[in-house]
Amino acid sequence: MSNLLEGKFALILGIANRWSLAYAIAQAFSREGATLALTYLGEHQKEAIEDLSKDLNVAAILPCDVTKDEELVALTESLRALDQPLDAVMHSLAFANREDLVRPFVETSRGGFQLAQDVSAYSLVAVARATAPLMTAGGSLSTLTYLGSTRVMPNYNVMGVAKASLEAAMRYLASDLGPQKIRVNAISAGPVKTTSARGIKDFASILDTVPERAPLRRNTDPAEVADAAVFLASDLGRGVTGNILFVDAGMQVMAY
Ligand code: IMJ
Repeated sequence: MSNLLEGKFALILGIANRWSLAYAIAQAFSREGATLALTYLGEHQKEAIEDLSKDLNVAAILPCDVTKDEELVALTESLRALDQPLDAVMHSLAFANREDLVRPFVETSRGGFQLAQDVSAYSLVAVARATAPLMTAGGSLSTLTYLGSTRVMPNYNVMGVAKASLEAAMRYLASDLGPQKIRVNAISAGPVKTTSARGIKDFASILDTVPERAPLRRNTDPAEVADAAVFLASDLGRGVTGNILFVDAGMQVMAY
């Protein structure tokens, strides 16, 4: 594999630290020859991203809180100022209140539900609207999802509902943006030990059971998720839109 993204300009949202799937994706995009723009949330993440970007081919590091419309407008303007058409966007972010990932789903508050939907699902629509005008030669918008969108996973709760919404939004965006040659897809990754999984009750036991049951008899490697993202962003994925690509060692097919 090399140079699958040569000459392409890609925006990646959602790197928090070196364990982020978005960071594995940034590394793979860089390896394949892409130039990157990265976004961060808050000053704390800014330093972390600056550090991580040293080994990557990064043209811009930009602030972006996806819950703020004005920050998305500013993102569009900052990218426009770089004066190169955008080819790929990777949406790799989600958030729910921790309390909504530990107590029964039935206890979910209106505010907690809305927050999870806003950050984890509506943000794909907002990012699509902010970046589609920059993908003047067509492009690819990808997001990350999880099996908890269609099956009940212990504790995933409000995030499962947000991922269901995200996946549906992905399909509607694929329909809307297809005429502009912009493809929209999701990668459904198997469980990976990232900061988003840290402290989740029973996460360790989930990571222990996947290798016993998944067809490939192992867990998902972030680099495998990243290579699937490369495929979708590259011309190899040119016929694929509105799809969910499972990168989960096959776990999704199992009913036991
Ligand atoms: C998260 C919670 C419960 C079960 C889970 C997960 N499983 C997996 C995850 C089985 C794989 C990780 N995942 C796929 C997510 O989408 C996580 C989202 C998330 C995680 C946190 C933790 C810290 C916090 N808010 C969060 N919001 C979203 O405060």
